[in-house]
Amino acid sequence: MDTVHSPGETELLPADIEAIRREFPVLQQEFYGKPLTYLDNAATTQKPQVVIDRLRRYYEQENANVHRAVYSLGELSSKAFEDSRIIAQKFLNAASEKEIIFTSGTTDAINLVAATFGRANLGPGDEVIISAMEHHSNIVPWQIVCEEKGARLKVIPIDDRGDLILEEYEKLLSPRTKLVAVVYISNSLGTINPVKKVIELAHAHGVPVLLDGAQAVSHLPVDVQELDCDFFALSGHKVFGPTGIGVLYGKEALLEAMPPYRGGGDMILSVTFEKTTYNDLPFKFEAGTPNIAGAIGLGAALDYVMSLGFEKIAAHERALLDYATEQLDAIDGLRIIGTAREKAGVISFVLDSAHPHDVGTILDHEGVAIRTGHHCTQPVMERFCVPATSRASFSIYNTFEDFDRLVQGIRKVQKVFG
Ligand code: C6P
Repeated sequence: MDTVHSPGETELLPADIEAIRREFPVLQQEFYGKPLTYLDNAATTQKPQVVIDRLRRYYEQENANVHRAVYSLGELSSKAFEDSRIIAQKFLNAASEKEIIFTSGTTDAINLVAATFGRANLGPGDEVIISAMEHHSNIVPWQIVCEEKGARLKVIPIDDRGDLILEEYEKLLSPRTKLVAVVYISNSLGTINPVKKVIELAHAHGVPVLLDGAQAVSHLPVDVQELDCDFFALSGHKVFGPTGIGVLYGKEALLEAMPPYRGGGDMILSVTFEKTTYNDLPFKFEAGTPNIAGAIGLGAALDYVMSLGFEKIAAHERALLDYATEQLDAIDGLRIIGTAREKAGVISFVLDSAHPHDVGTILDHEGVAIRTGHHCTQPVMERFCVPATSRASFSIYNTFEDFDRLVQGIRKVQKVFG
């Protein structure tokens, strides 16, 4: 099958994409004698050589615990760790590095807000608003704290395309609302939510907003001051960084007012058996030895993304999305789940003839890696009356040929299952 796409003005040329692909060692492999077509970027992104090299350099030349040692090696590691915080601050355009808390990922960041802000601010009859397209990690932490505090979860419904129904959202906002927590880009539908509008409406009621930015950070530029969000959660591994590291951004005044989450080393100023005083931001929320290598690797990854530039990333992914949607739409017996007005590089689909797990297994034998299942969004599956979907999610290094291979693989599945 010939690729019919021709690049537009701001788009990367095939030679640029080839050069980017060469920076990712994992992509150079073959499976079942076929080149790896990696289309599971919403689950995790691959790592460029600069990130791998940075981790290696840290362990070879800089490894020491942070914020504790007076010796030179400890100063090196502490500086590299804190430099990464400043890179994350720049990446998100946060007002201060005090607003950048290192966590183990998005899940950990949301749990932190639920366990601190949630516990401190929710009472019986209060409400937290989420949406019907949330990942489980932006549902369950709120359920836990709501149950503990006698508060309630309210859910913004979505329409058949997978767009938030904003009129219904407006009706949910009330004096009982204590927080709105919504996903920026849905991992199972690809919807890019109108988060600025969501935030404006919440703020008009004096309600803070948490954005689950797990899927957003590798696709579009995030400016937390421009968005005026109150909290923003991200995972390093979804933006070309290591696993086990993430960031919680929070407005300084809110973080100052929040009680600590976990107790331990580094989050204290002084400890006696009678009383402990807590460290300043951001350390108040970073108990214990942090994921030092992870944070430094994340810094390298964020620098890498910023050097590529979001304009190019977005233009390339837009072209891939249009091409892939057209190709998949043309397949009889295939239905795309999630056709929102604004979409990112995620396409979920179901086939009349085969269960997603069979689709995933056959595609694997073609060298094509996609995710199948509920994508940790069971309420989304229920909303669209499907048990599971197949999901192709893409990134800066994907090519039009990757989608040709996906389409060929799907045709093979249809042949096998009649
Ligand atoms: N989604 C996916 O395949 P963690 O696991 O903490 O890094 O990220 C959790 C998370 C939170 N919100 C959204 C919107 C997400 O997509 C994810 C992770 C992966 O879609 C793994 S389930």
